[in-house]
Amino acid sequence: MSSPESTEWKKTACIICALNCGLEVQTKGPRIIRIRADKEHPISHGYLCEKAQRMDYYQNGADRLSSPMRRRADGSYEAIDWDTAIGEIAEKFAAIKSKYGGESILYYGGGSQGNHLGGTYADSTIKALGIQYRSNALAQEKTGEAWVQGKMMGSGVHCDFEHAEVAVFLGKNPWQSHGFARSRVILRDMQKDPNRFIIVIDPCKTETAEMADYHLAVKPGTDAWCLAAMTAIIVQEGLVPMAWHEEHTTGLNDIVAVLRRIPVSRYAQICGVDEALLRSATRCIAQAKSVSMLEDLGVQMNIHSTLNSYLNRLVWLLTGHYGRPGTNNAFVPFLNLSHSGRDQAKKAPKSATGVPKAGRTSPVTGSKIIMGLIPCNVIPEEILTDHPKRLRAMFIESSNPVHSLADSQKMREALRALELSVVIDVAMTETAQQADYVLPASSAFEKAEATFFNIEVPKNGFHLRQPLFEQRKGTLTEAEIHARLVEALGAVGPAQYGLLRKAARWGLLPYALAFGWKSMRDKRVARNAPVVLYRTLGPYMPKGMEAGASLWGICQMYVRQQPQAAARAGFGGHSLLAANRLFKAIVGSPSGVVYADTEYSHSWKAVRLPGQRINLWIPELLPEIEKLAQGGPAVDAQYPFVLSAGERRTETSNTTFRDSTWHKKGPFGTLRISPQDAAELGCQAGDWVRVTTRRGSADAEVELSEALQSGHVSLPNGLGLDYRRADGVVERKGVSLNELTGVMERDPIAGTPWHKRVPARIERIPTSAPVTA
Ligand SMILES: Nc1nc2c(c(=O)[nH]1)N[C@H]1C(S)=C(S)[C@@H](COP(=O)(O)OP(=O)(O)OC[C@H]3O[C@@H](n4cnc5c(=O)[nH]c(N)nc54)[C@H](O)[C@@H]3O)O[C@H]1N2
Ligand SMILES: Nc1nc2c(c(=O)[nH]1)N[C@H]1C(S)=C(S)[C@@H](COP(=O)(O)OP(=O)(O)OC[C@H]3O[C@@H](n4cnc5c(=O)[nH]c(N)nc54)[C@H](O)[C@@H]3O)O[C@H]1N2
Ligand code: SF4
Ligand SMILES: [Mo]
Repeated sequence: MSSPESTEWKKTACIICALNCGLEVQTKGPRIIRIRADKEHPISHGYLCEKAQRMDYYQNGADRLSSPMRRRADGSYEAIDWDTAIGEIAEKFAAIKSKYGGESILYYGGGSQGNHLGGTYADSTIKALGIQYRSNALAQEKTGEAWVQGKMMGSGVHCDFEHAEVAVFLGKNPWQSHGFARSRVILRDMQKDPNRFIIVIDPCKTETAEMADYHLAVKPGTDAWCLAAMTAIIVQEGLVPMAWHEEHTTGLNDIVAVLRRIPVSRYAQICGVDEALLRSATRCIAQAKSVSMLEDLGVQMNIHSTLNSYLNRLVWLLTGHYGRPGTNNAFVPFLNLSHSGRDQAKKAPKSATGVPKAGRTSPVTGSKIIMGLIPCNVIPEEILTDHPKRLRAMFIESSNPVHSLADSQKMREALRALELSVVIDVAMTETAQQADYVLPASSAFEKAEATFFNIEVPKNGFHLRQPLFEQRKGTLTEAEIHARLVEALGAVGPAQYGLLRKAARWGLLPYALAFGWKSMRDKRVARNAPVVLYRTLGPYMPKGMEAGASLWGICQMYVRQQPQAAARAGFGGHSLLAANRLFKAIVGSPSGVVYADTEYSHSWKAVRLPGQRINLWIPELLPEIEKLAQGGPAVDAQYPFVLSAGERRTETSNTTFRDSTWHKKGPFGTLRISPQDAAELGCQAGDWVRVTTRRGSADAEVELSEALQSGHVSLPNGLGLDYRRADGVVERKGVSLNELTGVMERDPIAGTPWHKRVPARIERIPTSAPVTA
């Protein structure tokens, strides 16, 4: 807890990207004043990047909330007290539920890059309101990949670059965006080693591409041709290890028949990569002892998104790279965030959070539900319609969809068309500014917090962070907010708590027995398990750690689902006792705990398809493969540039830092363009241009970059926020990208947006006045 001046180093974690590196910090009053890496963190092992130093900009942002807010008819907000807020929200949701059913309410979000604990409590609210549909940012990036992964393996995989001979990055720039533990250290190690190779598939000469042995600089949006050519080279040059396939896969003959027909030279030409380079990079993959491959937004937010995820997997699976040190491997999740594999898995994975099973498609557009999520891009269409099954209300937690989803204008319209919208956030965000009610959460440093992005192999860690500060006055933790809501809804209350509270006083074993007994007799206990845990076990947790109570239930589930991985990590024996020990270890370890330790052979046990064989054949994608023969992506003469709307750079942090002054050195929010294109437009570095897309216009400062191909421009993600400074002035720095993007430009299967390939027009302008249309 905070004291006025503290020279003590307190442990916490960075919340800027999914790695959540362990930190040690010193605080002074309400501020974080010094930050260094935590060497004891079981995953980051003392690694940090520069962004962690700016954590105080999150903690002490000027637009943080300190009271519940209610929207007035004129669009302004008034502060109200918590009892009023909870009472009114519960009453209004209950009315919507009884009028249209819980399926008319969408739950969106549940955690951003490093605050996922609150989302576990939302489970109780979701059940109490009978909510059937959920979505979050994963449904605008990872659902295509998850769908493919479900069809091919039924489980999630992660790369093992530390041990890989060859690393392949597809539409991914780990130097900036990270994505695996200690990214820069591992990249440097690989670069230095003459026997290891880095292959980058990216139109830009990124920092990672600069380090690569092979840079396949595809033309923007042509990865499908590049990957199809690589898979064809593997098949046509006889680089398929047949014995491996006989043992491990199905569908080889079907896919080989398709790939045999692919004209490699023509596809190399379409993607703009020299055929000889493409062939030698492909041979490098086929001949290596181990290859790990990581794809990300460059292909996932692009045309052929789902197809690219499939072709990427074919590259490493056709060449037999799976289930060994240095290849991609199945990781052991602590809490399963993904519902992938529902289609083909022998046993459909149970939702660890127990979220009610939604229909397989969204109510209005009939879009596929993948990972239990409706595609982000269809949300406005699910609201702005007179369809009787349309969504009528939204519950938004720890997310900023007005800013982060395609077509901000439409998202604002959709929110205002709802009968009720409620936002839980720490700041008065762009989304909060459209909501009927805004509930202020205590920050990630004022409560127990954790990430469920636990994807490392073979050892996997979980880090329950302790609070650095008291809760800001007027704020509540998500656990407390959800508990108050479900109690106000009458879903649970003292009748469920009494006995369990008594048992908790006696220790975890009596508590576990009482919980089992009580939940068999009273359905409300199991149904509201997270809130019941918070109300009964929470009070016996160390001060400030109450919100960690739901982890007790997650430990119980985890140990039952993964007894071997848990036992190897030291949590073996009777599952109930082992789970209790794991829970105690988690609560008592400020740097985090290794909860899973697996052998690489676990990757095969994790394949949840018949015979634990990987399936190589996805017939649904055949028409897309065949369409490639028609030639490269069309160019619209009116919008001759390809805009990549959302590049990760040193100045980006999603929207965790809302105050742009966090970024101290170098350009901020510039449009990167090749010197040649800039010269043709008559501009120089520092000039301003207007970028116009089919959806809108925005102004940006020009930065000349040799990294970009002619015809390709890029803008950074997460900027252009409307930040209210301490002096009350609302400032917007950088481009609010989704004023420029549309909801219809999306993948035909997963509905993921094509943000990396937005057709655009660029004109030089004399002023720097920002416009949005
Ligand atoms: N600094 C920083 N780090 C972050 C974040 C942040 O905001 N700031 N955000 C985090 C989040 S939420 C995520 S999802 C990850 C995303 O991490 P990345 O996916 O690595 O990030 P991006 O820079 O959006 O896109 C990656 C690459 O795609 C390339 N690209 C553009 N068009 C194409 C194309 O047509 N084909 C190919 N092959 N590549 C193309 C770009 O040149 C870029 O290098 O980063 C995380 N890390
Ligand atoms: N055009 C374009 N759009 C993009 C992208 C792109 O590249 N291009 N990238 C996309 C990607 S990959 C992602 S992941 C999304 C991210 O977009 P979002 O999912 O909207 O997430 P964040 O920007 O991380 O914002 C998280 C919110 O959580 C709030 N918050 C922080 N701490 C707490 C807390 O303790 N409790 C609560 N309740 N709230 C808290 C923050 O104030 C913030 O409003 O953006 C996407 N949007
Ligand atoms: S931004 Fe990511 S890599 Fe950098 S310190 Fe934070 S969590 Fe670690
Ligand atoms: Mo993301």
